Amino acid sequence: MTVTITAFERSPDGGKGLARDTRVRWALEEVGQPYQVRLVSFRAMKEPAHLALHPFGQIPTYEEGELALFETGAIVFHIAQRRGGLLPGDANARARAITWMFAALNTVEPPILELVAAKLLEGDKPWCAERLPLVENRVRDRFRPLSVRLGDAEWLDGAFSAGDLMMVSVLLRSRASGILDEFPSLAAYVARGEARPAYKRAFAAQLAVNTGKPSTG
Ligand SMILES: N[C@@H](CCC(=O)N[C@@H](CS)C(=O)NCC(=O)O)C(=O)O
Repeated sequence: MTVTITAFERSPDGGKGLARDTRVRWALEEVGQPYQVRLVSFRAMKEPAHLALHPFGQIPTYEEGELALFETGAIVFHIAQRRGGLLPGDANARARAITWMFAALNTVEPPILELVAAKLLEGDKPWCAERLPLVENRVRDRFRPLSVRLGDAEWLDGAFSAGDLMMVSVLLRSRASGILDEFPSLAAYVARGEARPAYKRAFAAQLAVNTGKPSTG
């Protein structure tokens, strides 16, 4: 059955791979599922046809036959459940991998998003300089225990899983802040994720959209 996802017609990051279609593309590449992409403009995202797929008028969405999904957590989980390669067979290991997906989205991503918003949307406010260090420290408060838990391991819990895919995707959003590099083990963990052939293909595909050059990945 054909899988179709949506992505920005033109991503605000210009192809740095930070738009959330990249994590869905990555999951699809990891499991070897071919997919199509429907590009949407900011205006189209707020129109009824797209709102029927995504109530908040965002990307990405996922369509497969009669099934339509939104929210990258739900989409990646669906892909991982349907096809092998992203979740372990052992029931407990599977539950732990899913736990890491939730941890990435519910515990680690929120302070990173707050930091991005503080810089991009509130950078010109008179109180920004005072607030920014507080927001940055909230990111560090998540990275510190995460790096302790990761230790010297390659991935968070045994073999690479959807939990790592989501955590690496989330951590990538913090790289521009410089905070990721304060935690060398996390920076190396992210680099291992980026080195995966499936990630490279996903990155190249979204870059091709944003640069107009065909993907060679
Ligand atoms: N929690 C959602 C967030 C989706 C989201 O914020 N998408 C962004 C692109 S990365 C978007 O569509 N932004 C445009 C907007 O909100 O109008 C998910 O993980 O799918």
